[in-house]
Amino acid sequence: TDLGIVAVGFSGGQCKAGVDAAPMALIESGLADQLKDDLEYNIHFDNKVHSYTELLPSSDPDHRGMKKPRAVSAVTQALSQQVYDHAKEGRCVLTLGGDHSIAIGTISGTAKAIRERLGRDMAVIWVDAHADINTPETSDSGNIHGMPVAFLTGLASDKPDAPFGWLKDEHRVSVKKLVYIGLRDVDRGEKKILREHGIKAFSMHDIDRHGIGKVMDMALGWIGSDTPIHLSFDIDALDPRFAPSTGTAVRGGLTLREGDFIAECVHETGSLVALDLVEVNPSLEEAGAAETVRSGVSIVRCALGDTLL
Ligand code: DIR
Ligand code: MN
Ligand code: MN
Ligand code: MN
Repeated sequence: TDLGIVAVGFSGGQCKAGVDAAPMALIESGLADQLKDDLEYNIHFDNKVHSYTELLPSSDPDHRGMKKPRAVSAVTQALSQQVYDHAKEGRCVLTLGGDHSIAIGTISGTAKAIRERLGRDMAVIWVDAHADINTPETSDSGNIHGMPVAFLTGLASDKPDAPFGWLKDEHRVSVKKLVYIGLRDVDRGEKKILREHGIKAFSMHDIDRHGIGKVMDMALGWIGSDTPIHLSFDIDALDPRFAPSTGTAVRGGLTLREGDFIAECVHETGSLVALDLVEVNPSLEEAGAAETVRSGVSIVRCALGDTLL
């Protein structure tokens, strides 16, 4: 199978430096080599970490309360094209972030390619402690990594000449084809959005109640078989015991096995078209950085077909 890899060293969707170093840390731990040698992927990777410095504006004042809107817009627009170029060739696309704002680029790129190639709308499984569905108006922080889902579903949009005006219908996914797993730190305005749009969400409470096996049956049942799936995995979905080095760690999260199980179940569908791994920040909780990277590698391996037996 063909696998495109895009390494994105971008941290402008939030305020903490260091998340841009994650792709290098993941690659240096042998991830790409393992995917080639153990899982026998035919890898398409330019062997560089993109930081898009040439695209970053010299001046980037707040827009509708968003911080660094032009930087995030420029990077995600370029990334969207890179992911699209892989996906339109029929490759599964692995993107290593970077903060979660980069999903504006990855998901828009796959959504467009899958529409053109298969004439299908894809589904998104968003595994995260957070819903990342603030609009610029509901966000308290102004950090765009808390907003990607709002822009990708069209709940938020910009005028054509404004930073995110490049996002068109062809890039978007329906709120009906979005499923969350692992939520436990959702802002008040986000809860209202989830409720009003009937968005399918499995919180840590649901996982405690039903177990991760039943939750995955329900999540994949909601999406339906034979629907292309983009899995966007924020490492902070895992409990800080397994992933301490991340920008907004929240206690009470998934065990590593639960995270791996989610990834394994998505792989088993045979419908995975793209995977993001984001928010690993090796410069935070440095004593746990190697552990966090190892957890990230494990999630990616499971999603791409590694099995226990
Ligand atoms: C918060 C935090 N909901 C915000 N979001 C985070 O800034 O909008 N996302 N940490 O990963
Ligand atoms: Mn996130
Ligand atoms: Mn998160
Ligand atoms: Mn938070």
